[in-house]
Amino acid sequence: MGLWERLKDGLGKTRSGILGPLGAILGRGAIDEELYEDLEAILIQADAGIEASCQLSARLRAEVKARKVREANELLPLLKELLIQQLSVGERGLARATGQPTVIMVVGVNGAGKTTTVGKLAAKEAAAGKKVLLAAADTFRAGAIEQLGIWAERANAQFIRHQAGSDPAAVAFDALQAANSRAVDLVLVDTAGRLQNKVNLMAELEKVKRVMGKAQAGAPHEVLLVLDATTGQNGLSQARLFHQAAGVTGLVLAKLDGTAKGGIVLAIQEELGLPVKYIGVGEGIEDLRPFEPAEFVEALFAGQ
Ligand SMILES: Nc1nc2c(ncn2[C@@H]2O[C@H](COP(=O)(O)OP(=O)(O)OP(=O)(O)O)[C@@H](O)[C@H]2O)c(=O)[nH]1
Ligand SMILES: [Mg+2]
Repeated sequence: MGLWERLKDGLGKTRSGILGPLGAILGRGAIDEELYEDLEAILIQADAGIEASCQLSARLRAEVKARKVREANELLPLLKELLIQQLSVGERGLARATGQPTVIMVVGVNGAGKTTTVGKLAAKEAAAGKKVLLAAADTFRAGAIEQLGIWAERANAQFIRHQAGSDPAAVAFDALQAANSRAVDLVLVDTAGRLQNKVNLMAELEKVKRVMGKAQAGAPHEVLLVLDATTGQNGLSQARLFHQAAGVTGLVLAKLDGTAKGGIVLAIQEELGLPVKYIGVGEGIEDLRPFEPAEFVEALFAGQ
């Protein structure tokens, strides 16, 4: 199955959530107050959150007025345009350090797709000729180190690990020292899953990040938050609290091939302005794609 089909399939839940009712609205003819209220309700149902839904509807009103749009059936292209605009905010490519390894820390709740994302990204970068090193800073979950080790092999990347149960900050420190002495291009630091409301675990993340800066000034260059796209509204709280603790620089939306309601990215974008950098569309090594706002929005609205 191609990317387009997977995205459309994965966003199927959103599609029926957004597009079924939207079709009825667009068939109504006149643009009135009720139409905007219905549109907000539809967006909220698709996990876009109250704030983002109301803001989007306000922007749509402003555009309708400015462009003198009168027919409801002219709204869809306008809405798409506004969504694409909103999702295009921020730097979508990876930050790259010059003359030293680029360091990327990957964070998120349990099972979101962090390790898989690290593996896929490592493979992509190694295939592009980069010297990649993976750091097993999830020393907590049983089997996590071995899982990352397998990805390192598959991706043709170097691998730094300590004993299970050891200090994750020490692993990150060692990994950065090794990367610097071996002239590695890219270091990907996998961290243990943690719930965003566990204060101690979030403080640990902060420490891991701080220690990286001691091993190499300016590191990490990116802190990627991996979100399971199927978790819905909880994603906003995840983004908020991980951002507070670790200064997230970008999002990875994993499992978009599942039953995702894509609206959550709008909620996060509205509140935190964080760019989506990659999407995960499967469990395989090839299933990580750069995020393309236009493609994503088209998939949300496919069939319409
Ligand atoms: N369908 C699908 N499955 C995915 C995707 N990304 C990850 N998974 C699956 O989700 C499960 C959890 O992935 P991991 O990468 O281990 O998640 P994690 O965040 O590292 O989990 P912890 O380290 O336990 O917190 C695995 O079965 C992955 O194969 C994706 O984009 N699509
Ligand atoms: Mg993991």
